[in-house]
Amino acid sequence: MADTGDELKLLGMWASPYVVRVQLALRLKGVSYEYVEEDLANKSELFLRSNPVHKTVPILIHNGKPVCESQVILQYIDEAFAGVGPPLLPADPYERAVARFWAAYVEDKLLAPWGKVFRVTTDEERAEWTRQTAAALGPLEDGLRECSKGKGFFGGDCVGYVDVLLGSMVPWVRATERLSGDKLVDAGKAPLLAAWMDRISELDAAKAVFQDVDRVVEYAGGIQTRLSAAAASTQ
Ligand SMILES: N[C@@H](CCC(=O)N[C@@H](CS)C(=O)NCC(=O)O)C(=O)O
Repeated sequence: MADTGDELKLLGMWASPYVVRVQLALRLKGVSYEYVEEDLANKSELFLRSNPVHKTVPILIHNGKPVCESQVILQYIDEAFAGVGPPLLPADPYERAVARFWAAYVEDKLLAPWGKVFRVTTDEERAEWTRQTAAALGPLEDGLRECSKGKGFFGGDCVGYVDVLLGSMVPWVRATERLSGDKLVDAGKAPLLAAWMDRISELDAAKAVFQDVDRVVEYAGGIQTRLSAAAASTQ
């Protein structure tokens, strides 16, 4: 990891895929940073001062200046450390636009319904949001085919912006599959995405920052159990 001479601190929470995005980007760039684990139930003074608007992690503090929102942070890292490690976004304006298009798709069409899987209280609701999440994978499979041009990643030969955004979800995909007993990313229906998930998991940077799937299963299962119990007690 390159010591850039800058003071770089990342406030995070271990289970957050948004935090893993930033960790993955910094690892891929080879930029060293200090990681600080936050307790979301008892946010530190530095946390609240640094992100008073959203009060969420990740927060990257670069030489004392906070940068918030994971996508903003990724783009900041790409620009602030442009000379360090490989770029995340392509140089060509059209290819950048395409990468940003799929980034927005991942956020709006995939992560929005998937987030609901962990916020609803009944098996029926969970199945419905899981179905909507799975339905968003078809166009994404086509997007991977278009962006990768026959290479391994959305970024082509290299791991790019969309790879980082989506890659950070892989431990949660595996955990969701284990909890539900169903394949979310089915190699029969989305062969490119299924192979891409294995490929990105094999990167040294991913191995260094991806959460342990057993730990995510325990954490996510706990959320679902608590929500279901709370709903049952109010009936
Ligand atoms: N849009 C934000 C989402 C970040 C987010 O939702 N972070 C969650 C953890 S996964 C959080 O900090 N929640 C605050 C809380 O639970 O109080 C981003 O991309 O950074």
